Amino acid sequence: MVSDHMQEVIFIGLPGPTHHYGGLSLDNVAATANRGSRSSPRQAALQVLELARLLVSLGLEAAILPPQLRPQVGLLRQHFSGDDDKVIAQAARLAPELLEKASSASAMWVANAATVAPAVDCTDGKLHISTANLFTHLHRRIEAGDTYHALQAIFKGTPQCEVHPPLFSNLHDEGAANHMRLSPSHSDVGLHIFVYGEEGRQTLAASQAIAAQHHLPERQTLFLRQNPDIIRAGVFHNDVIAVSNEQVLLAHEKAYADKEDMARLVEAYRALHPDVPLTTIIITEAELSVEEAVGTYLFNSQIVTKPEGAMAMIAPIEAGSGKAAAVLERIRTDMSNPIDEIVYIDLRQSMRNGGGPACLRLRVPMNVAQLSAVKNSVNVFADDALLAAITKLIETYYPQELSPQDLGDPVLYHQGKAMMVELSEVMRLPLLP
Ligand code: SUG
Repeated sequence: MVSDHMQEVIFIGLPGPTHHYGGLSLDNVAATANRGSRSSPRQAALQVLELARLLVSLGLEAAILPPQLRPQVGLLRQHFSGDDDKVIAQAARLAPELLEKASSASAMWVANAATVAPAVDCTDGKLHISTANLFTHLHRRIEAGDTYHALQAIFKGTPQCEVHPPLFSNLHDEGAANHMRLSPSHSDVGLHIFVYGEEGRQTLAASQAIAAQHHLPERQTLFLRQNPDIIRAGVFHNDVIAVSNEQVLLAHEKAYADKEDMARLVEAYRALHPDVPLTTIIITEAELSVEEAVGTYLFNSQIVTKPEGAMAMIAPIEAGSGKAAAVLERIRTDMSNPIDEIVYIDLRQSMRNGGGPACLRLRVPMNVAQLSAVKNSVNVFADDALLAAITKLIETYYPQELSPQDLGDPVLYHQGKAMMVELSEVMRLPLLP
């Protein structure tokens, strides 16, 4: 059932200049382990630009989502007063943990920015984008307002597109990191898999609210409960244990709570597309344990469709040795799936905070009219000129090294502000307060 041609645009989140290791997510093994160590904001941002470059070199449409200004003085102002410098200085002295939260560059993990449903799937014929509220962690919750404004600005002139505000706070929602869309091709009607875990960061009620506001027909949705045991083992989002692209699903056998869940998924897909089988690649505990999956982030790879039709898997270099590499090599050489290339990428700066290749991307399938509207209204697409301009800003404004104790430095804040002014001009996006 192909309608309009859909082009998937992969938005990549750019880390901001305050990228640091605050150990702010206790459920996130890497972030907790690296707490307090020195980061390199400059390297973090350059590594992410390499990811955008790689996507472009594979023939894909990549775009950039800007960082947010940190520290978020608005959060600190709830407790301190005076001008910005004074507020930050007081927070550094009296509430350093709050300053760390206010300074997180976590908006880079744009898989958590929103959940997306392309027009081809929705009964109202619109592209729906629902901003995530990220409610369970304060340093992430403060992203939602600016993310909503940024998405509104990018899609302002886009025909048949609705950007929704974050859900109410008691509906915990972490966006596309807990969502997968399966379809024979990006242009076909898709099955939306919503993964929730009340013990974790996503409630079923939130997932259902998103599906409803996206006008998804019931037969195109499936709600799966994440296995609570793996949430406790550090799988804080579905995208740490499963990844999909078009008709390919790669998942760990322990991903979901009920043994029947995978069969339910296959059946829901078969009911929607009886003639085009789903390709499932299920990894057993013996092949790669959940602990090894969390340690290597193998499932946090991006699987993408190259223009000629075969798929590539962009994997973190942490998955490039031992059992994880053997699993990936098995997938690559197995002719029963379309993946014929594994590309390893160094995203160590982000990985040390628990963010791999899939955490850093938000997929937005658009039709031709929508794509050209975004191209005409803002400068977000990762062409050579934009990447060169951003590289220059990174080299000018991003510190080479940063430790959590440096966050009170007013120079860091003012450099960040100056960078945001220039970046918003380059990207033709409004400057957010
Ligand atoms: O929410 N890390 C992020 C990582 C997000 C990964 N996203 C996906 N799986 N899609 C998180 O836990 C750590 C920040 C710190 O500790 O300073 C952090 O927020």
